[in-house]
Amino acid sequence: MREGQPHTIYLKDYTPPVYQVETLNLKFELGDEFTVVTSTAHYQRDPSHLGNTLLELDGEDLELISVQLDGRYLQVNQDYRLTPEGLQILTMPAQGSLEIVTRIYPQKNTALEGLYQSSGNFCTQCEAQGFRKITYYQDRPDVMTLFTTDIIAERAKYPVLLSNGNLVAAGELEEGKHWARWLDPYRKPAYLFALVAGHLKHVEDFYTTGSGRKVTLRIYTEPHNISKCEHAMQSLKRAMRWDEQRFGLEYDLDIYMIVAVDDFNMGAMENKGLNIFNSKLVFASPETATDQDYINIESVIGHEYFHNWTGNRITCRDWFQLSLKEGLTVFRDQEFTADLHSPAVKRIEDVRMLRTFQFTEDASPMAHPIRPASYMEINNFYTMTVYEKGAEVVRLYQTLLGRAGFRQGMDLYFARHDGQAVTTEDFLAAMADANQADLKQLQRWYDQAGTPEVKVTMTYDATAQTCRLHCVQSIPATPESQHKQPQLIPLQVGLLRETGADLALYLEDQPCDGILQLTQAEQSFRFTQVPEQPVPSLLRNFSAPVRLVYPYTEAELIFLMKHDSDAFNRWDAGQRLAMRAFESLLLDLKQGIPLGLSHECVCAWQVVLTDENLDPALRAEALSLPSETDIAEQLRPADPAAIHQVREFVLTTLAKALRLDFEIIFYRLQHQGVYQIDAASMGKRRLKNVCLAYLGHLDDQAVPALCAEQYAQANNMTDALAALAVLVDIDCPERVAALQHFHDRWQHDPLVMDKWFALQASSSLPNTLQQVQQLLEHPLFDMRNPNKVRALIGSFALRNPWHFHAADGSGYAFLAERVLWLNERNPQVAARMVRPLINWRHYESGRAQLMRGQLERIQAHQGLSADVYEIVSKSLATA
Ligand code: B3K
Ligand code: ZN
Repeated sequence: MREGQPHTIYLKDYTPPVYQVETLNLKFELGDEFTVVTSTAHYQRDPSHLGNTLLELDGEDLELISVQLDGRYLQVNQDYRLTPEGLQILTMPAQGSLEIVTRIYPQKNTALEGLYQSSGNFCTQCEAQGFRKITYYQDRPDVMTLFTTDIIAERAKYPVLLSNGNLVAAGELEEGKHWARWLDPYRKPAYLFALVAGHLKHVEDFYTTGSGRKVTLRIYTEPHNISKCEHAMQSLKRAMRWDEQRFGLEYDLDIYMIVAVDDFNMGAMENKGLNIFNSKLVFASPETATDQDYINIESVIGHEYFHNWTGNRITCRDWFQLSLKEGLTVFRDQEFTADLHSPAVKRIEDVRMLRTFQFTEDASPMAHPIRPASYMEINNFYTMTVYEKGAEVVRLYQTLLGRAGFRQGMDLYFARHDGQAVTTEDFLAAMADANQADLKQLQRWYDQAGTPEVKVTMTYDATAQTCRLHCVQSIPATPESQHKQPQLIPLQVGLLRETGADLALYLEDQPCDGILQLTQAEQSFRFTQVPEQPVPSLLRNFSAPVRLVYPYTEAELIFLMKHDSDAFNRWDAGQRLAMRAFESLLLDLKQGIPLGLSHECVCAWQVVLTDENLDPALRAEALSLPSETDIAEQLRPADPAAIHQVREFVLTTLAKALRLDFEIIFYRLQHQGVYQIDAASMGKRRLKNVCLAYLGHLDDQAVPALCAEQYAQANNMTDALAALAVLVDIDCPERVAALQHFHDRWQHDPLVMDKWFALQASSSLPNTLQQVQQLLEHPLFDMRNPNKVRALIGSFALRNPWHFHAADGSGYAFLAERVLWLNERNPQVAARMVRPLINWRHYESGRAQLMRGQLERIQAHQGLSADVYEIVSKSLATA
């Protein structure tokens, strides 16, 4: 934890480093109590900084033992100075070798940043600024060097010693110790450094690259999990092949290693040649992992692998450029999943997530552009905005330039910048230059926060046979700026005839591919040769991350649900229809009017549900209505109790009206034989379990029995968990029995137990908060393990809005308490957990005041970390 008030760092203050590092040799002597780190770096002053002799090194929580310059011991306050931020060498020559010895305490590191222990093994997490907790160094991504790492440890406890690159030497030492030397032939910034030491086993496979090089692939785990790595290994090979085929990118080292650890602040980390993964994103078996887990593993394995080019070979100049590597790499992993499975399903899922969480963030006091202009704590900027909106912005290039043009841009980007630390402007320039396109206006997507709103109206002229789309774009004010410039928005459209078929499009008599480029605040597009009044299909495939507003009638939405040739918009029409229904029901509820759902609405969902020509996964998506969080986000000020009530009303009404259809489909899809994880099988399971969830809304004795049966007979975790998820919302003996059975069966497996904690935290039964509080005391719960915190506390705060927003404020008080506990030990996780409170202004006044009260309580806490302080203070700042 830092001393004093955290300060703000600005992009505009960026200056290049005065010294570069030619080589860095690290030696780790790993011990039971502490670790001694000796770092020897050869520095070279940039010739343009002639007279500047100050070398500033970052360091945090380090015990300094000695500093030598070219073999001479330096004296404190004479040759060097210690500051709150690190260490300054006062008169550094133009070149020189600096040896620094420090002592660190990994066993006491509860922040899980720098070098720490998980299950008794050593591992590291250096991004963004964890390397400074290992040794004094220029911990910034624009300082890239060649790393050599020596690791010394007791052989019995730590038989496996790993770091980046290739193993070049190893040997035995006295007192049962051994050593290993790793050399990474690629220059890299410190955030990509990794070290692992422990009692680990590995599975091994090989991959031959397109150019014929054989690469060794290894996944390391604790011995008891070794059987669960096959899916991760196959995913890695698929990712390697895909990147060659789609982007012409090959792997560049002889070995690729992945290590699974249980205690990890996020999903995974792309350290060069030595990825470290949260075990949740490695281990899979049909009995323990859901379909979604399988897909997530494949996508994150892909994501970290793709970073080898987009992030590692070409890295960020500074942390403001984070989206340069993250947005681009998320885009790449999205395309990977889409190519391997169903593009439409993938698109729907990504957009659903973006709208639920990123749009909310973009409307929050923490709203920031994908390239922020300032931050206090960089770890707070690994956000949905930088990642997911960043990926949408990368997608804009592909939509505008086409796949081939996008590929040319990527090729030029690699040709120009391989081995460099660059900016988002460099990426934009490569895309523009490779296509001789003027993309300057895209820059605004990087600099302006807030979700653009695009309002469209249509006028049809029957005599002239023309159809005019009038588009008005506006971007809401956000903390960094009140007044926004129009952005370049590709708006993909179609016009549907009465038959449901697409009209051929002519813009002012020129054939048009359907992509309108919005560049101004207000703009009209006139389609000609339009023989009948069409229904517009707007923002097809979600061609830009905007809120699209169009005055659709209920009948038009139902028409689009049935006919739109764009699978995304067929789905979206259903979501809009549901949102419309929620809006009017909320109004009725307020006015005491009895609730009712139109017959047309019910039929529209029946048509989708029973459409045998439609992919089951898409039917399942269509039947998954906007969540309570989505409704709260769109219909402000939000009253979570009312939202819960009307959403439950709609689900129950559909369940009753379509009961027979749900049952028929459920039984027809129930028995699929051997468990398979291909897209078709997953889609069928998904639809079946959506049907079961609807049936769960019937007040019928038969339902718990049906769930209990599915739970008991399931040969896979997807079905078992889906049944249990329905049961946790019903107060019945089957619930108690199934939860107990699940506990007894899986208590040895922490990842599976996370599901058990998460399910109970998201229950709608009245005593859920009490349950959650009791589960904190459960012997298998551990507040120091981020997965457990996310499972129990995260699920309660994010997936259970009805209880989290209890009118008496009990949910808020509970969360605040947990945040303060975490603040002392793991500020990064604490800062994640506080987020559900920050949009307090979006709620009705009673809840808003209660949420604000808890934020004030946190703010008043002594010893608040910079991480939590930044979020809470920004949230409370006057709007
Ligand atoms: N680059 C890491 C995230 C690091 C987060 C640091 N707080 C994982 C990824 O995006 O691939
Ligand atoms: Zn990433």
